[in-house]
Amino acid sequence: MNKSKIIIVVLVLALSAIACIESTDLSSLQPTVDAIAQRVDQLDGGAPIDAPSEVMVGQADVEFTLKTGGDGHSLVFIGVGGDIDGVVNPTLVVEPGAVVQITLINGQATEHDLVIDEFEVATGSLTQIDQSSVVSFVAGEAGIYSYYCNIPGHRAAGMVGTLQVGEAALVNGGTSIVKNPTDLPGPLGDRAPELVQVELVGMEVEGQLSSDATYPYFTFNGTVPGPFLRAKVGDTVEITLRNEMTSAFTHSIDLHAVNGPGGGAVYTSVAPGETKVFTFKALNPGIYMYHCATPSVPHHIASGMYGLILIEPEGGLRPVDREFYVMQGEIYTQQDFGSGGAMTFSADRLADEAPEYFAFNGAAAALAGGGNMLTANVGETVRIYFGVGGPNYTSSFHVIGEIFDRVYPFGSITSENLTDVQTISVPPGGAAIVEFTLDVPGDYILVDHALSRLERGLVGILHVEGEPNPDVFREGGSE
Ligand SMILES: [Cu+2]
Repeated sequence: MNKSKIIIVVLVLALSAIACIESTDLSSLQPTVDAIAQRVDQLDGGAPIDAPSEVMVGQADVEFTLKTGGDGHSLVFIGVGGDIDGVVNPTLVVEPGAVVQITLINGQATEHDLVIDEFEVATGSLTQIDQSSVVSFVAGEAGIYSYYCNIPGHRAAGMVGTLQVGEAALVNGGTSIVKNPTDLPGPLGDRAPELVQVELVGMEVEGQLSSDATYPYFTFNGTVPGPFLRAKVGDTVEITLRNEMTSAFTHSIDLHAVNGPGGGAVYTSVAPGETKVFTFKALNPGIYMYHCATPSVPHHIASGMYGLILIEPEGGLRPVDREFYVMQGEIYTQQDFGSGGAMTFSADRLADEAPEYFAFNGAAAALAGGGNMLTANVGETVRIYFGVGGPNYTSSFHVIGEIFDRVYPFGSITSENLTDVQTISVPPGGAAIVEFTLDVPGDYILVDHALSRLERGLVGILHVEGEPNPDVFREGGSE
């Protein structure tokens, strides 16, 4: 991502946040990745990429220079000049039918090359430092393609980027994996203990990470987080875990609500196509995380395999008007935040705990627009079940413009509540419940108050409708 893009992303989010706090004009609030992407597209779309004064190979419509680099820990291509200057594994955007010229410069005294299979592009191998090679080709059909280094092991080490041909190809490339925050079962009521049967399915899907990027997600039942599970203390819970035949990985489940080794993972390791069942008795009320526990566990969690299970206490929780289900996670992509195209998972960035994206409910700005905003009315009491899938970052969960009237810290329902809290700390593998009554209409922004993460996709909106309440909040002086 170049500097101008970073500035735009920061500005859009910052201005939106300020607009929310200071203005009642809700239409001005659009801190969605769509809006950001649009601005970025406006910037990039018409901007000519350094036209060559002399075309060396054919008559190129567009020209890119890439230099090989890396530090032994990882290997990459780095953009040279134009919009991609300094960008690691930049996404190369061209029009269908364009004559594209790529110059590859070897930045290392190690053997490298660059190939694009679909267009039969191959630079030939470069073995010496500063050696270069120029290739040109006609970009064919619109779509998403990969350029990569064909020397064994180098693609896996990080030498891969996206060639995007055409505009439309990216937008609907993946399916939505976002869990709607209102999609959770209602209170169980006052009933005797029962057998609760749950069916979960391990599904690997190329999902929409932002408006112009996809990511290879691992999910329970196709969404991030997975289904909100609800049982009552004393219930017997039977978990059936099936792994889709089309999966590439084995999966399993560890529920923190379980008393028993692995939280169920020891009985549920399912290879593609397999199904396994285990049963546990819900002994402790609380709000608990569940997650896949198949190695590399942080890879499976970071890719989306987590959710919450509520074990209601005797008599249930106190009634509220609305309940929401929100979980925070990190996503570790090989490509920088804001790159378009098909993102790939980075084991190096995961090991370094250096995510490119942070997300509520699976995708960048997923709860900040579209059909997935939280909505409520003035006078209503809302409850948010908030969990952190992580796998690594503790959340300082805060709702801008609201105070939590009641908090169940660490997911403990049986302890005394905390009252009148601004921000709660929720560790990875943990959860909490917050409740508050809405006094004033407007938009309230859900954030992790470690606010750098806001600029990496971690933002949601609670939209509240109703009559103004000048007694509590108004513009101007006291009289
Ligand atoms: Cu898994």
